[in-house]
Amino acid sequence: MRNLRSIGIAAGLALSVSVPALNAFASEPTVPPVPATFPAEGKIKYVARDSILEFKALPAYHEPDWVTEKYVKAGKLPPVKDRLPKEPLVFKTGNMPDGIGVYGDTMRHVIGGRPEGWNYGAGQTQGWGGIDIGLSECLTRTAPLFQVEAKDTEPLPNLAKSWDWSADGHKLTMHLIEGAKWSDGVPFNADDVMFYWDDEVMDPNVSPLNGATQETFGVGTTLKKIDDYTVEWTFKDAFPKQHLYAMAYGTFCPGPSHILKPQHPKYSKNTYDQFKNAFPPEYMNIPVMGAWVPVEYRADDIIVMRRNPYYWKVDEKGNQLPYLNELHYKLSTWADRDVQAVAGAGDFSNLEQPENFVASLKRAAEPNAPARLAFGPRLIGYNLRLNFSANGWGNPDERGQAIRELNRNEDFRKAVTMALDRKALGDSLVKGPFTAIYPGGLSSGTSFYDRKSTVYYPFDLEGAKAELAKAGLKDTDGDGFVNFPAGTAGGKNVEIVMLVNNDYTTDKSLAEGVVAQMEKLGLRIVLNGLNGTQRDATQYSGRFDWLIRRNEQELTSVVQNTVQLAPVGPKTSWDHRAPESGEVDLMPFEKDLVDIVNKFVSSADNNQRASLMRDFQKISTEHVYNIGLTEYPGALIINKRFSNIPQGTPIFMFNWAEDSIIRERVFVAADKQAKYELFPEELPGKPGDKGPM
Ligand code: BQZ
Ligand code: CA
Repeated sequence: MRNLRSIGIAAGLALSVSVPALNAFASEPTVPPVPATFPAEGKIKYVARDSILEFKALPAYHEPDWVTEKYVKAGKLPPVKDRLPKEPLVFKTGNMPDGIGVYGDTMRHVIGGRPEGWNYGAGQTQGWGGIDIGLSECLTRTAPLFQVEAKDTEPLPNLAKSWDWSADGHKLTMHLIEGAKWSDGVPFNADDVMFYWDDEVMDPNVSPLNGATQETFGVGTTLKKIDDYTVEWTFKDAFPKQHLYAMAYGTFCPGPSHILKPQHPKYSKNTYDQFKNAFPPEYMNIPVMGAWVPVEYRADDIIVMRRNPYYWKVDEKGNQLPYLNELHYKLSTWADRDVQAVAGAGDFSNLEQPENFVASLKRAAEPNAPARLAFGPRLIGYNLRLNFSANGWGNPDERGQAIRELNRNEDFRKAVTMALDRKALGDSLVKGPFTAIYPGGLSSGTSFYDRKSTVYYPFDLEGAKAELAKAGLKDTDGDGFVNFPAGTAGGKNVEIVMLVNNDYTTDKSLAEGVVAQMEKLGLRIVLNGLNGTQRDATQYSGRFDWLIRRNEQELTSVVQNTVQLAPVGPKTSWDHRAPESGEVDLMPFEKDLVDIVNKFVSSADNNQRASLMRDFQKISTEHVYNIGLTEYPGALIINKRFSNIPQGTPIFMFNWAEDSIIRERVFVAADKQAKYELFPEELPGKPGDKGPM
């Protein structure tokens, strides 16, 4: 804050020159400066897509000895070969950096979120930080694709082991893995897929976590069960291959319908709220398809997971995965995750808050440092997003409605973007080559980025003031803040409430920077800081004027969460959705963006897709669709005792590193194993039991 204030004073002095003279130098739009290079150690080793995994039967299967001794021989579990599908998912040794692993040990995560409950399909978060990623297996998988060249990338098979397109491209027949079981031994099949689709995605009263809606898979798309292991998609467009990405983590991860359905209002007397809250954090042993099952929850302390004895993946020697017996999720803060990882008290972190870069780099550089730290591409970015709905989303009052009308005014948006000193914002997080000027739009780290198609309105406070005046705002009472025109919101000072995620130091730092810089422009910003869960709920219900949000996959990979690039449906955009009854009131340039995204989704031609994204970038940055603040690289911090961590894994691209490192095949060599297990030689109990078996 101090250095921002000093900049403020300097700018104040400059203001003594008469304003009209300065207007003559109002800047012209240009392209963003070439970002500085930074010490990115991690070089990705690219591989062919089909070198990662396959589905096949193996001659013999194995499990940890203690599972055989304590559970199979005691008649508590069937033999491992009867717990596996006919053709399990087999990870190929050639793609495993350190080859076949051994059983044992734990991965100790630290997370900044808190679990609301286990009902992911009804929109409950488990606290993020890899916990839902580990629990939820989805039809396809994309995170490991960071190691596959963009041209021959297609989602990996997962619960859907293969798929065929009809000749006309409007039907997709998906074949599910056969004989896989939930962690409580109940078969997984098409009924689980159909419950998620019919009673969670398509039910307007249910909003699955990570925002899957009917539009996610294309407007008018239908899905039906053919038999226990076959489902059939029908699309309006021909060959919309893009939707295979939306069938990966976040948006198509079916839950255990045998446990969920009885609680759903369609099949019980429950309200939708009772359904959503039917599995509170205290409910242990929720059946999962993931590699580990929650067996212990201590509020504000820790969640412990134990290996799933029915996990349906193996290595090429037939060893049932995962190798690691236990996962911890210590319930702390995101900043503490970095500290614990570099100190060796935790095992994993996505270093994504620049405030921790210097201290983390220093600790990781020490000779006896317990953790490796490697930067990846510049894929962490922040945008200031404005609520564009002027037809009732979030039920604004008169002041709020007036702000939304301003947000829809391009002169106003240009004033805001030109008043941002992005260099100062980046430096306020961390000095050095890491942060880059980011005008908004696609991340510079994605393969679809084209700098020449990116319109950047450079920092120009005087030019910004001129734009603000063009938007009809003047400081009519001389207190330094512009007022609404007389007759609007009482002609009072424009006061904008900005929604911020309090769980991150970086979000708060950027928010304070924006408040200080908007003050110089003459705009009064008031912060509404909430924790991640409350921030998400407030945002998705449209109750905000402005919002600072870290970028998600649509801007860092483009092919993941693609529908979030523009308001293609009533509930797909981060900051522009339809009111309860009605349409999204798209502005003309937004209509262009929607058309481009729809064309992109149904195009299989890589050149056309690249060209469409150049058009998207040009239109969205020229019209200031979202207002970039800064972007920088993230670094993966992993304790050195772990093997099978792919070199150069980015902390975020198609998904977070918790998914990309493929934790189920990560192991600790026997001579490096630590005694961190809290429930050694124990297995998950029955659904709802108080703890392990
Ligand atoms: C990574 C991630 C794994 C969500 C969340 C959190 C939520 C958002 C976002 C990140 C956390 C970590 O991000 O910051 O490094 O471990 O969990 O899911 O920010 O508030 O809603 O989109 O992924
Ligand atoms: Ca005023």
